[in-house]
Amino acid sequence: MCAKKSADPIIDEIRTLRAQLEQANYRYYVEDAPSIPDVEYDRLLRRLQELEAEHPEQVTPDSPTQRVGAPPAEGFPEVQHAVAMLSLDNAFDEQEVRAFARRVAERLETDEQGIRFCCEPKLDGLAVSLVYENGLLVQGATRGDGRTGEGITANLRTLKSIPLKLRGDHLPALLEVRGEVYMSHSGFEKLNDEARARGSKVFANPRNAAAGSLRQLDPGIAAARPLEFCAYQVARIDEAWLRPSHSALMQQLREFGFRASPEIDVVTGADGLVDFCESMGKRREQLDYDIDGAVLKVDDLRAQRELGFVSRAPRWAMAFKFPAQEQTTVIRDVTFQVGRTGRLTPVARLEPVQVAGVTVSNATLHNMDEIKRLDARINDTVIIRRAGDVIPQIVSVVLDARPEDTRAIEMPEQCPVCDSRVERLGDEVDARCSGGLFCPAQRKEALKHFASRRALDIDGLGTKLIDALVEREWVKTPADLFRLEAVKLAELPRMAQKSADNLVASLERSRHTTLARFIYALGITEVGEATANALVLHFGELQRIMDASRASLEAVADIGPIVAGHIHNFFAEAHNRETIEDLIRVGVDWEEVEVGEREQPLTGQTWVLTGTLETLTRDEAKARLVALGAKVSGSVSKKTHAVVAGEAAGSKLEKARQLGVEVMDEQALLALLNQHESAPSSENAS
Ligand code: 9MJ
Repeated sequence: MCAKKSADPIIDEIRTLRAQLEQANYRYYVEDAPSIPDVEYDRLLRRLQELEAEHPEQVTPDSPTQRVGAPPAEGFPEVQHAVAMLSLDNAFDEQEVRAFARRVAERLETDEQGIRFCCEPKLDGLAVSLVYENGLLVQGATRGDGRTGEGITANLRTLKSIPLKLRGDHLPALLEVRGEVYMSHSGFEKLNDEARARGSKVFANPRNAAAGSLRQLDPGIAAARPLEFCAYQVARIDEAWLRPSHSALMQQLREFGFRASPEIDVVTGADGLVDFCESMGKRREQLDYDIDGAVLKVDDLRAQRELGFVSRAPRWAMAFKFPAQEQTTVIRDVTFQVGRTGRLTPVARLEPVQVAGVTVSNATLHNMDEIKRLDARINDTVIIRRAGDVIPQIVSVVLDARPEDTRAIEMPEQCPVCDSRVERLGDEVDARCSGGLFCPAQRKEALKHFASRRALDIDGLGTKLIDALVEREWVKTPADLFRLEAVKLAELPRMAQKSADNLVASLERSRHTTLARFIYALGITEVGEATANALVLHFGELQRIMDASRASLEAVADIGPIVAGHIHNFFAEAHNRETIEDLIRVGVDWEEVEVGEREQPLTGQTWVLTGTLETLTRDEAKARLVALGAKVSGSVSKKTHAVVAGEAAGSKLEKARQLGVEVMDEQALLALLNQHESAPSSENAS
């Protein structure tokens, strides 16, 4: 990190600042191990910006201030790849993986068991090439057709995990690195949450979000997106820098300042390959990014050269693909589902098809903008994708297969459930049924939410039962639930007297709740558990929340103007106030909470739960932590206070260790919860 001395103290300061900022970037974005606090980083960057503004002749293209440049005037230029960006042959099962090892052994005339392979996760993003001359990034390009790509240097320069200047004193005159640009799950969710809060379009998956971001001409857009780069190949390097193996080159790339996958492993023989593919398949769910398989490469570079290429793919590498998560099928019809807040979601009714072992017959189309983006019509052939346990998505329409008899998908003018008018407010993406709780669909969804585990937790009141109660008009509002009598309930088909008695008993138990659960149960748009807790901690009592102005709502930690608006509008509606009064009338109550900003024992701390806990469910652990003032997050960062690691904890645990975040097991968590939950300071005043 040492900066060379010059005669001019300003130049010295500029050099030192750049070195400090580069080191901080490297530690944060490549090593996941931040070295300085954010405020310190901001201070250094501001100081460098000031000095560069005063001395513009000192600005260099590799300065950390120069990541976001001007958009190219005439679109992206064509870039010829000096070495073709080849695709990889695929293997879909163990036999094909073993056949790959056998072919390699035959060509090399060696014993299969002795061959070393470098195995890597197969990232599902966009392949790019980066060219460095004398250590400086001079060109970044997409893969394109493998021979010609698009020059997207300005966009790639904005990724902080891509070094603008290689690390080290002795550098190759030429280096071409290839790797994948992708978006992490946590980055993707945050981006979509922000888009939703603004009422703008959401991305269907992290890959689309990454691709969409790199396609923008204005590099300011890519700079604002959580894109990451992981290196996986050296395409060109000076002879003197060549290493004997691919894995040694990967290590060299790390030393130059690139991120290479921490999952990389060198194995021997076909058994090693098969074990790696299996273990990667198991670890897949725990990674914070999408992978669609494993890439298996002969490690020895001399052997790679000897093996050479067949047509478009190297003989020394193979992509093992996890079972297909994508399939083609046909949209037979589109229906509109009405959600809790009246939002109409178009759902494609598909010709049933098997995707990764599950029959898929529906896929969400999100909203009308998404339909327009996909250019989807009824009777179109589409590619659908099922990843993990998420709802199947439509990836694209196969336009070449479009038949003559397609029909446009149109938003109905009336709610398909209650016939009320459908409205689309201003430039909001979503269309909504204007029927409110008059609409049985909204009523059903609102009641399901009200009864759900994290809300009033009414045991035994499932989806089917709620549907039956609403259809018979026995229940119109949440308060009606508490007026149900066991004798009447027992009249329902398949409802034994004992189940009816149990339901009434659990309703009786749920009547006594907490204020935070009650507020969450009301189903105010964008008010989740965390916001409900924050409101209670801030205001203490319901009446103060109901009467709060927008400005005072915005003063609550983590509540912005949009959520403040939703809360304010909700309590401004007379019928919502009546619902609340009615609930209180039928005996729903909670203990009073101490008013004000009294600190809870874990206030200000962010916790992460990972792996399987033995005695607690994740929801229970979360609820108990939140009740003590903690925030519970899905991803580990340097701001995480502690990570609770259960059985089979994966990448989050690893990340916590890398970042030096405290890790505790379930026993330690239970001890801490018990200690605080029984302490007088955490008791509610009554
Ligand atoms: C991905 N997609 O993660 C390669 N890849 O190597 C890895 N792709 C590759 N390696 C040579 N890890 C051509 C493509």
